[in-house]
Amino acid sequence: MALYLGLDSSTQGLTAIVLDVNGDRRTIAFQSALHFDEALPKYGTRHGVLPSGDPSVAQAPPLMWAEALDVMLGRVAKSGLDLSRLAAISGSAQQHGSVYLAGLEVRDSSCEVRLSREVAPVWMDSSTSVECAEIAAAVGGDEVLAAHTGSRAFERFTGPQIRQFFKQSPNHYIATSRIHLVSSFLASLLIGGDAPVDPGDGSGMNLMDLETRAWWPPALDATAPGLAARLPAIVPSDTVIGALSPYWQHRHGLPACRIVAWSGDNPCSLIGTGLVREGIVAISLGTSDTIFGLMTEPRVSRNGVGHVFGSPTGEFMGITVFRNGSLARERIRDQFGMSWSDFSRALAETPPGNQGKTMLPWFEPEITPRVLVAGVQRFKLDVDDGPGNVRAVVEAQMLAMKRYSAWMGVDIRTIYATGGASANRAILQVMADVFGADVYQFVVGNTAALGAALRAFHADAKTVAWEDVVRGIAEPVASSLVRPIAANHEIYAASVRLQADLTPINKSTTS
Ligand code: ADP
Ligand code: XUL
Repeated sequence: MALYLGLDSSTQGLTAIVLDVNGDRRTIAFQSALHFDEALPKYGTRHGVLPSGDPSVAQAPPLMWAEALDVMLGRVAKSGLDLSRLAAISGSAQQHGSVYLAGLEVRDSSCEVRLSREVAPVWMDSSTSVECAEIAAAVGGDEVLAAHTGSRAFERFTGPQIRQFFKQSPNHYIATSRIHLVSSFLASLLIGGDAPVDPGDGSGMNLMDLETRAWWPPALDATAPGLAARLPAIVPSDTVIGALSPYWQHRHGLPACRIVAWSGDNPCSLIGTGLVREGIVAISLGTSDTIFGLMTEPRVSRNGVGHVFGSPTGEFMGITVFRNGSLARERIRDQFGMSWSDFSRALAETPPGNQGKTMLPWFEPEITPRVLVAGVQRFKLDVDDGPGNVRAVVEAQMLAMKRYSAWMGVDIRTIYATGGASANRAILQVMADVFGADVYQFVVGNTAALGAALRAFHADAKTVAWEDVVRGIAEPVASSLVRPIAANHEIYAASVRLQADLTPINKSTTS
């Protein structure tokens, strides 16, 4: 009988899930979420990101994440649970973002974070194309970089971001003693020391060799001088990296439980959706839309659209990421003054295929396909046509997800849907129809936080097989099945080709 705390520091907020493990039974004993913009308004973020005059720049204040952690641990402490049973804590965090430390001092009664850079670039940043090209050229091209690190150079990945910081602020770079990912930064606060990264999050940096799970020297050399000394160690995902520091024990009356290495939100969601075997994929409709699945071998994306990351199981995962996810759907919803119910109704009332009315929904620069300059394009679609725009944005997103996930080589028959928008069954019907696949929902909406809690359990118990860790909790709801409609699937098979024809028209698309 033990409790495990999973924390998820995502783009827009922080979620906590306490998992109660009693023999074969796993239940959620406590759950809480806070939204950065609302809970911590003094940091001035919007959707968790600082306003910026340059649409290619996306940054967040690391101290906001630290303060959110404090608030959330306070809530857990007051949850009424018997926290003497709290065996371990692990976490999940938005991937790629980097925190630049000049020092971290955690004593029994104080916690001092000294930043050498006030802000952290986050995954929505697309300002490093020059650095991507420089790094790729230095290692022998994007194919070589992808073969070693799992991905070609991507603007939001940590390596290109570090290089840009080194070029723009060399003195601040020199003053940086440690560059953390969001995950290892928050883990460092918990242990009161210098936390390592795990391969799941380390593989989102363009710096880690996927095979050896060690930093890849040619990538380090191509990125910034003296980088090896500034990066955390890489340890297996199931490593116990320390104990909860006395600072948190005193502050909130929490026990000296184990702290397990944190990981990225997508690797954690892989576990939280129970994908511990190859063959099924999950689609997360969070701030970003992502499609991912476990891979036993690192089959790197040949066309450079996707990534191979480390899986918390010690294997690999394939993933393709779309920036214009929930916030793009919200833009259309808000433009027409709709609620989510109105949005669902608009989907129900419009025909699949949208009578040929289509959209390329690049409200912000897009990751997949690579679109550096934002710009929404409408074809045969009136800008004032509310229901038509609702269907167009969702169809465009699902068609893009189908088209740009083909590289994973999975015959997709079943999809596990997760993330905030997976509550919306009208959106899931379009997903089912586009993929021609069965779609299932989960009881727990935040599968990243659940995955973190399950990872804490797995690392603490050590001998429990992954199938047994996730059984009975990281499973879809059988009755939630959304079946594909064959006639609609046929319409979309033609639309995938149509979208492929439309995409190159966009002049700002660079690949
Ligand atoms: P993240 O973990 O990336 O911060 P979440 O997975 O919590 O994000 O998803 C948040 C998003 O879910 C919101 O931005 C919102 O657009 C979307 N969302 C919530 N409810 C619905 C709904 N009923 N229909 C569509 N989208 C929804
Ligand atoms: C993954 C990615 C996003 C972030 C934020 O590569 O950029 O999914 O992890 O959720």
